[in-house]
Parts: sequence; C-alpha cells; structure tokens
Amino acid sequence: MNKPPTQSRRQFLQKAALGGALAGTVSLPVLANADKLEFPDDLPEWMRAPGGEFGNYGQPSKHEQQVIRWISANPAAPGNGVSWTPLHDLQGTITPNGLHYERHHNGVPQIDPEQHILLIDGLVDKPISFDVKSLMRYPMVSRTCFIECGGNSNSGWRSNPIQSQAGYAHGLVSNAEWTGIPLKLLLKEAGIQTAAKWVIAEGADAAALNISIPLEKLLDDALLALYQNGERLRPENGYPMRLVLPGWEGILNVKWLRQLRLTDEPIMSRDETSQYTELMPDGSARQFTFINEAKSLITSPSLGMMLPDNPGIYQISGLAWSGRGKITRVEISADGGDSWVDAELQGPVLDKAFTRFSLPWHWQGEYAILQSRATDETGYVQPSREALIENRGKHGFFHYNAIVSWEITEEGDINHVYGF
Ligand SMILES: Nc1nc2c(c(=O)[nH]1)N[C@H]1C(S)=C(S)[C@@H](COP(=O)(O)O)O[C@H]1N2
Ligand SMILES: [Mo]
Repeated sequence: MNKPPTQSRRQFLQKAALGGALAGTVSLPVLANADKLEFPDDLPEWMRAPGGEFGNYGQPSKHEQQVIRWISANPAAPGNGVSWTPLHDLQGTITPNGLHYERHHNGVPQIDPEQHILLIDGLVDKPISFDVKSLMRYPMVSRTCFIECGGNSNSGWRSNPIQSQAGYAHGLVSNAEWTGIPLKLLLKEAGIQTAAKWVIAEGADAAALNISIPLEKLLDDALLALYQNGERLRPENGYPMRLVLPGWEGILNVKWLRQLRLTDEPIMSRDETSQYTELMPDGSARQFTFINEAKSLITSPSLGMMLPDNPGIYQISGLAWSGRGKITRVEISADGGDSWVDAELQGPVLDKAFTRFSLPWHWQGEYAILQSRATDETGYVQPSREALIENRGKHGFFHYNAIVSWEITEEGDINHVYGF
C-alpha cells in the first residue's frame, strides 16, 4: 500500500494504455438489472399499511445513518478539534447543514440571539452596534461558496499516505448557500476613516477567537451571514451570525461574530503568528496566506469503496474549487499522470464554489491510479505533491492542495498512494 514507486508498477501502468477507456462513450443499459423485470408476488410491508407520521424537522433515512461527520476532537482540550464532511458519501455541490464540517477552538457557544450584539468600532466616525432584530431589516443577498479550513488535507505532508476515506482526509471544506448582509453596507454606516486598513474580527465563543482581516476584503464580497442553505445558521457554524469571506481560509470566517474593530495594522494574534505562519525552505516565513488555491478530489470511486464489476463501467466523480474564482477545467488521469482527459463540469459553475465534475470510465480490470487536476480562471493549475513540496518544503502544515491519487488494484480495491 505504501510501497515506493517501482519500475514494474510504472510498466504496468503503461501497459494499461488508456485508449478509449476514459473517452466517455459508454452505453448505459449494461448496468440495468436483467433479472428483475417483475415485482415480487408480495407487496413490500411499507405498501401494506399507512406510513409514518409527519415530522417537525426532517431527518435522513435510517438507512443512511453511516453518513456522518467524522469527529477528531482533541482529548487534551475539550471543545477543540474538528469534524469532517463525508464528501465521499455526498453528491451534487451543496453540503447539507447537518454535515457542514466543524472547527472549534473552544466548543460551540449556546448564544441567546436576544442578548447578542455586533459592535463595529476602532477607526470609524462613530462606533455602532447591531442586534439580530435590527440586522433582519437590512437587505440581504445570497451567495454559494465553499469554506475551507487552512489545515484541510494536511495529512498530505506526512511521509506515508494516510488510508482515510476522501472526506475524512479532505473534508474540512463544505459548500453552502449563505444569506446575509454585505459587510460594506454596515461598515459604511459606521464611517470608515482613511487610516483604517485592517479589521480585527472577534467571536463570542469562550476562545474569543480574534484575527486580522484586510479591510479591502470586507469591502469586496464579504457577508455577515445569518442564514445557511435557507435556514438560520446552525449553532456549530456560527449562530446567530458569522463572517463569510468567499475563497478565504476558514479561520478568517469568524463565527459567533461580536466585534469588528478597524485598525491601521494587524493585531498579530495567535492565529496569524504561532499558527498559519509557516517556515519556507529558504528560511523565510509565509504569513497572511488568505486564499485557498485551486484543488480537486475524486470522491467516487475513492478509498473505502470497491469496484464490484471487473471489467465494468464506473462514473468518476468529484469536486473542484478555487478561492480565486471559477473552475475552468478538471482533467482526469487513470495512469498516474501520464495521460489526461478532460472531465465534464456540471453547471452552473459558480465563483469560489464547489464544482462537480464527472467522467465515465470503462475499467478493464487493470491496475490504475486515478487522479484529478483542477485549473481555475486565473490559469492556476493544481500542483502535484512533488511540486508542492518542492515549492513549500516539508515543514508545511496549512494550505495543502496537491493532486490526490487513488490506486485501483486488479481486485478492485482502492488505496491512497502518493503517485509517482
Ligand atoms: N469564533 C470562532 N470562529 C471561528 C473558529 C472558532 O473556533 N471560533 N474556527 C475557525 C476555523 S479554524 C474554521 S476552519 C472555520 C470553521 O467553520 P465551520 O465550523 O462553520 O465549518 O471557522 C473559523 N471561525
Ligand atoms: Mo480552520
């Protein structure tokens, strides 16, 4: 599984020449059941008696109970940890609210919305504050975007590829439709002084997490979000209000937001100095890397699944996203990166949001390495792991966005490998 690339593996892949295997012209009826062309004599039990009750708030089918966020909490510091979105179990592009990933530094505060206020002060003409009721009277806009933790996928820095399902290694990213008030509206109401360049955002959790954000971003496309996929924010995602900074790393999307203080310089808080600042190979430090660069991930087939038919037809499907704009291209390789074929992008392709890609694959039962590679509208191409490490060194912890490789064995098993 973690074996180093060998000559024979490479030769193997070359023999498995792609030919038409990824070409996308396969006829679908081969997957239909030939042996179930009549219903069984007995009606199933759910058709013989009236069904269940109405529900005040819906829950997934009991047959889908394995579709969960995976929790990696820090036992040494309760309330500090993450839960991962099961990207490998989901389709489409919207993350259901109950499955949005979580990252808390000190637990989920149980905020009474009646008592919560947002204070805007510092380098403003007049400090102002809002309660939830007053904010509800503002004009709101909706936008769909992903939020991704800067630490997502960071197991990729390890010397051996971890054998976790796609979402449990890369699911500190989720995509939702956020509705709220453009921040520029609220900041302008306070009157921005010319000396103001940064905004220190603070949350109302026990961590009172605070972080510096360039004022420019808040005047651009930032939202004070009150709704998430049509309903009020979930407590774990910032109820009653949070910052949403499309395309910018998770930590800046301050949850349970209670203060925006305008300043002329960053505050140099914990999460922009001891964290999120990284040593580069030349000894310099990389700081204030706000943007999540383009990335993609094949979610199906992926680790934990099996390819039951050998040979068989499979839909390769996955997600791509970029903090710099729209995804313009996703390529797929089945031979460890020697040859690439363009996947289909499912529309609408939105700015700084998940884009679903797919490509039919006629697997002939050969050894294969599946990879996806995203390009965004700035022309940025997702790097190989080799290139990423060459550029960033081995001491990285954040912003890992290299190509992910799934090894398909001749038996149809799937492993995570580092490719060649
Ligand atoms: N107040 C506060 N805001 C916070 C955090 C926190 O612990 N406290 N975690 C940050 C981090 S590191 C991330 S990745 C995102 C996670 O948002 P989510 O839990 O809604 O997915 O929130 C950010 N905002
Ligand atoms: Mo994060």
